[in-house]
Amino acid sequence: MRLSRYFLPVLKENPSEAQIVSHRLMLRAGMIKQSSAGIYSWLPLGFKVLKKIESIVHDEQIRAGHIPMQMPTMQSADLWRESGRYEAYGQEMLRMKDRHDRDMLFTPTAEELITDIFRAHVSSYKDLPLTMYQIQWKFRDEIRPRFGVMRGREFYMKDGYNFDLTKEDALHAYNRHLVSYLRTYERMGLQAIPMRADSGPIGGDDTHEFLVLADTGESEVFYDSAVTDLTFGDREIDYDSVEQCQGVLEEFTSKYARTDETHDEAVFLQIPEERRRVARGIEVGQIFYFGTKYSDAMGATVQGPDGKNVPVHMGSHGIGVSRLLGAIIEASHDDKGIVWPEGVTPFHCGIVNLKQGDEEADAACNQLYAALTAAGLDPLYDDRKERAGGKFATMDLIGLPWRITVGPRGLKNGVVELTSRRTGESEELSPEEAVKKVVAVYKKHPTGRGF
Ligand code: 5CA
Repeated sequence: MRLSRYFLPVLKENPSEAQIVSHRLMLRAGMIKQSSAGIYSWLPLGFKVLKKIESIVHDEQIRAGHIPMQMPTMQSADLWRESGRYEAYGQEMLRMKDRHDRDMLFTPTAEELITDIFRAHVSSYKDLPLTMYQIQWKFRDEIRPRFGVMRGREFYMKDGYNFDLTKEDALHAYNRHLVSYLRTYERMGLQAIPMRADSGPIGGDDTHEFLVLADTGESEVFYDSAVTDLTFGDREIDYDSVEQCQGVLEEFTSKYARTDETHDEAVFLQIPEERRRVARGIEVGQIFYFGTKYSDAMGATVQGPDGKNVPVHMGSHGIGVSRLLGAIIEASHDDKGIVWPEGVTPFHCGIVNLKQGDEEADAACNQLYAALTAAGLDPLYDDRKERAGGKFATMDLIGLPWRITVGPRGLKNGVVELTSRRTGESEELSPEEAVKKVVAVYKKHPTGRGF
């Protein structure tokens, strides 16, 4: 993309309505624009990152054997009356009537709808296990929408639902989700710690939230610092293996890590003092096992091996896809702007032309652009007739991990400058070497060109 032809409405001033850094930077970098409280338009740069995050989520869900699908945002109230949640959900649910005076609602989650699909089409244990998921807009009429996309009213969420014959099988699905979530967040450059949590309006006994540590997080968390040493890394895992998934769950949840809702001070005090941490975190996902809560209420049964009909065991599992943009920025920025991890960056590499209009500089930039594009990457070429300082400030603000700077002086010696946004370090390289290096970096983060 050439910046002169893109839509990137960056703001020079700090917007006064933004209280936390991620919200401020998303507005300043022209990623989002509020349309009403807690509801945003996703401008091109924000949309690009949203789609990158979404594609990592899809990739890891499909790898875990989960099946993508899509359900509507508008749902009939009748299903929710069956489960008893139409009344129970309270004012967070946005309710409306259609022209026939029927009660409708904008989906805050989709346990009822997926259970209805299941009961219409599945009647035998032979069709289990089954896990389906969607990535879809949700609406919750939050009492205090704030911090930009972090706590929106309309937000983008991955929600997945497992159906199993036994509790044991459903717990394997739970563990499988935990593993897939660890992989998902790490690919986005995040450490998200699974913490024992409270199940709230979703219901159920077993639940973990995934928290990214950040001072601006809305949740107070208590943990043993040993949990932050754990990384999933690039280990291979067989998602069908009960032992392997169980092993990962035990490894990542056996140390103390809880949100304030489940915190137990007496247990916490048994951790050696130097490892005790009280901090704040951003909840970027949650997994639930709730047994037969919905299948009982809605008659979702299957015929078991013995011929008897039994309600299926279920769980649901969510990732806050739009919230993740905020969480990633909270975890990865400096005083100049965003520092995108390679896995989610909107463009792979910036190209800054120090002397637009100079024949050689223009030609060198065009060549770099063509070479990066031919290698499957998505460069952003700042081809505006602006001074260098302004161009650098924009690149730093929007946070592309790599920048190639091209100017007549360097070109005389056959070099351009390759700069890492994270470290600020630069090196002079031939244009070919610079391209090679950037291409090599992204071999490890194959997210494709995106939108
Ligand atoms: N049905 C279950 C699992 S699919 C569910 O709805 N879980 S949830 O309530 O925990 O939501 C899943 C994730 O969505 C949360 O972990 C959080 O990251 C994100 N989320 C929830 N509410 C909001 C909100 N108002 N704004 C942005 N993200 C949100």
